Amino acid sequence: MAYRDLRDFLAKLERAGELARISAEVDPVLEITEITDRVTKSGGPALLFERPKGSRVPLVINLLGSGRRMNLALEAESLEEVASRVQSFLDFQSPQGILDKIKMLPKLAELGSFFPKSVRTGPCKQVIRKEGFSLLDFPVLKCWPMDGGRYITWPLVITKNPETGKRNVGVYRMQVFNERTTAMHWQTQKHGAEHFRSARARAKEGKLEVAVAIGSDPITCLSGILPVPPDMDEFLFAGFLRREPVETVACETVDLEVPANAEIILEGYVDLQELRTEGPFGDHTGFYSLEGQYPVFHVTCITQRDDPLYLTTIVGPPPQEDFFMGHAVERIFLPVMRMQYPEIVDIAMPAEGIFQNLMIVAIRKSYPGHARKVMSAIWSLGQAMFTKVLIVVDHDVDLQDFRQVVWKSLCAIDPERDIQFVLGPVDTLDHAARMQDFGSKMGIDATRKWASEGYTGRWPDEIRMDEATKTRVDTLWHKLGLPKS
Ligand SMILES: Cc1cc2nc3c(=O)[nH]c(=O)nc-3n(C[C@H](O)[C@H](O)[C@H](O)COP(=O)(O)O)c2cc1C
Ligand SMILES: [Mn+2]
Repeated sequence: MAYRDLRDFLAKLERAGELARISAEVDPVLEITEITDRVTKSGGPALLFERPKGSRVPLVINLLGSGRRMNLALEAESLEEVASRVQSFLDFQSPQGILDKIKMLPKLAELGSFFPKSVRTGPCKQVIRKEGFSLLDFPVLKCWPMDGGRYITWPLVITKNPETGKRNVGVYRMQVFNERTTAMHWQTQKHGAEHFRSARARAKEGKLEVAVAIGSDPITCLSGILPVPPDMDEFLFAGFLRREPVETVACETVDLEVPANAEIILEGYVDLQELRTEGPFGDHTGFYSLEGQYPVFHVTCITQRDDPLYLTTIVGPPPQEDFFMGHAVERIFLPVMRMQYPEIVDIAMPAEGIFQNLMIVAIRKSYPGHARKVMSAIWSLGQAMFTKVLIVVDHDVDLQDFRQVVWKSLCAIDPERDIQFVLGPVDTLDHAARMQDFGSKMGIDATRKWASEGYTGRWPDEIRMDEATKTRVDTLWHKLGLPKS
């Protein structure tokens, strides 16, 4: 059974010893960040701050900040288990014969049952306030000392594509300007920004309706960061992952639907004409992202539970909670990547590479230039297009062992020959790029070089002891007076 909502999951975490309640008064200005940073970096539990200073609303943070809690959220033993469920779905997508087609029917029926389901009402409607509300009632964090203000860091921002009417859900931070307005930090390549541009193209003046959900069951919360293609509803994917549809209710003041089980809903709009300075913000790069011009979100109505919980997260010097989220997404989407590019054996994005800076890909190389073809492929894939440094290695490098990756890939390159630079879109947060959103990327072909690629030497064998010697030494070992090997 999927978790009903955020509090149902918190109860599960508490039973599993994965939740700490903090009854001391703590300030959402900086103090909660410092506490959470220490707890996440030492592998600690999710935190429920019962008395955030200046607010009557309790605050939840570090919800998914460990591998164990991520598995609990996904109700799986491992991320591999979730990935293989995705894999089996993809297998059914391309039936080989009539028998497979018949076998596929129950799977398709199952998929149908994951579509978001409209319901008449839900807990997020317990209190409806169209007047007299204030965002300042919530314990919104000021995360880092030089931040431009307080930021809602885990909002599920819901918009509709003005052309197709299709829903999008994205997590885009929102800097609180005052009681009723925030910034809307959707970066230029993101789907929310695309909806904004498309609305402007139709009518320069006007509004784009926006609804924001804060706090829901863990998979629905996670779905806002999934890199699914444009016009694919993140809530459908959430339904697949939780094996139960996301139930939605209609908003009060805008034509959008939101998760019925949410803690807090903000309804409103962005004005298509209006931009305002947003930032700086201590970001997931470990540096402050600079001020920029972003749309402004005007809140027209708040609906919430009687006793809402405020869910948030922090980003900053890695690793933070977002590493565990991004890592889960990486593992869950690997089968999708491999469906398009079967030569890909594995990928890895170490925490210090902050996702956009470093990706390592292992391939089964089968023709000259294959590594470079894979680079082009990765740079063309959704948000993987941002990858600043991309290392391609042979299938026999264990990507989950970074020492091995560094050792073998550095041995495999003649830098001038094996490194290529390309120009293209880069992450908005890349402060080193020559200009915002545009810059260069580097691909390193660290595969063995073939004669058909112009390599004239003889590629050496890797050193490995023979099995017979290993076995002999195993039987000898106890006589050597050495500790167990
Ligand atoms: C904690 C957290 C904060 C994020 N903040 C932003 C943000 O402010 N702006 C942004 O464009 N993406 C942000 N992201 C990344 C997006 O949520 C992610 O790229 C998502 O796939 C975007 O959805 P979309 O593809 O529907 O646009 C954040 C991710 C996390 C985990
Ligand atoms: Mn999307």
